[in-house]
Amino acid sequence: MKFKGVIFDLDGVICFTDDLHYLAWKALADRLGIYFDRKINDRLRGVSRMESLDIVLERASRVYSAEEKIALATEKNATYVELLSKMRPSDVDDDVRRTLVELKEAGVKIAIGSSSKNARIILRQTGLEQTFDAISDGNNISRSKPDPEVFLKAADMLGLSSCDCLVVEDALSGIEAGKAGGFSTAGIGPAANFPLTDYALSTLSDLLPLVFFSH
Ligand code: B16
Ligand code: MG
Repeated sequence: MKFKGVIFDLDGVICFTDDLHYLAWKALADRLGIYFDRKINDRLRGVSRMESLDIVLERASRVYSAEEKIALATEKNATYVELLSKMRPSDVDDDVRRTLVELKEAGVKIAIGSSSKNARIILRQTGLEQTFDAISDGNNISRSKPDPEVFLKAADMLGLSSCDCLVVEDALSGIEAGKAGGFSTAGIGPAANFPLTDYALSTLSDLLPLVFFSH
């Protein structure tokens, strides 16, 4: 076995909440009279909530105080959590489920390493809450990706060192975080072709031979 553990980013790897983030940020931006579109939303991928708000406010006509920003982030999150309540187990692809089952059956430890403070809600809605051996998310870190903290904590929860784990990511900040922590990285979607990405995946199950066989 080449890797004893696999640490998965959540949004953009296990499931897709980009559209729900978009709708929630768009509702906030519309209320504030700030232009926001899907291209700007793409810049929020893998970025923390407060850093995302700063990007949304780049086009604002005035400066917002720290207190106002906390209130705006809370407002966006309330809309987002409401939208998450509509997520269902069918929102997770069969290929993703099969990949997780095969890893577990082979004795490979699996963890979540997500920036999201809503990771557990998403896992519950999609029926994956009991699937992972460890969940490291936005609630147990003090530094966001590209800092490696979220992945180092996940590896620690699994009882593994970073050189024994593969990090799977869809965002540049996540690939950078993985490399900074000493992990091998697999990129899917936009992250498949980043220079720091060790392995490009076109679908999640492409990681199975990487994990099971030495190269
Ligand atoms: P929340 P990941 C990230 O999740 C999302 O990609 C990013 O768009 C979001 O801003 C961030 O979580 C924080 O999410 O507002 O729910 O705490 O890709 O690291 O699983
Ligand atoms: Mg992601």
